[in-house]
Amino acid sequence: QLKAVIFDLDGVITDSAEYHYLAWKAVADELGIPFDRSKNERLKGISRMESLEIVLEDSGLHFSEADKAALARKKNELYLQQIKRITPADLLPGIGELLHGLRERGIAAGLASASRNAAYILERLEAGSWFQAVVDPGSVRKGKPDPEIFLKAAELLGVSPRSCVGVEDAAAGVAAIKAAGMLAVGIGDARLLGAADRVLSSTAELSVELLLEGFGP
Ligand code: B16
Ligand code: MG
Repeated sequence: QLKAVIFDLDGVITDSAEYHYLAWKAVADELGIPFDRSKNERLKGISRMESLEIVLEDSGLHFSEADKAALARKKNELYLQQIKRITPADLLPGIGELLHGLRERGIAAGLASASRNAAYILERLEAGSWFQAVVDPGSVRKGKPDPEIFLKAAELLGVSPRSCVGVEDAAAGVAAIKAAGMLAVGIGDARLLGAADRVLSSTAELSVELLLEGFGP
């Protein structure tokens, strides 16, 4: 039986994945490091500092820890400039209706975002009250693709992982959901999210009925 749906934030609840891309792109451009959307795919769901390592990996440049911290701070400042403009109208298509439908059926909603800005984004979206559990990524030891953050969300909701569906736009996130023993719905390109039980091209295709399908009659 489906008891909870655990959502990723960036790229699922709102399109902040695009803002992450633009902010990293600006940092990479300033350093003269090639960075494109295909490389950006690898940053999705990955923490800020791990993302920076991926951005710098083939640059041949070497930075001290203090320099890296400054680059990560710069990226976050650029990102914050973008996300402060988020309004409730920036919920991705179908998400408001889905959260509504879940509540009506007594199915819980949880948030498993790697972002330290997740609480702020939920506030901007005025969507915080729809989630019965929001995992603090600072409390998680291992990031996606480790299942820890999804398991933590299930634990906070008091439900078994087997009664959960996870929704993700990143390959690392889908891997985390599967490793947690949950059903996975991927949002995006099926070639990148093939490990999911179901891949949808857009959040607009999500519905309570579709999420219930994986749990049989
Ligand atoms: P921050 P999600 C993840 O959020 C993003 O996908 C990833 O690109 C980002 O680096 C990470 O959050 C950390 O974000 O710099 O805001 O702490 O997709 O897990 O909701
Ligand atoms: Mg995401």
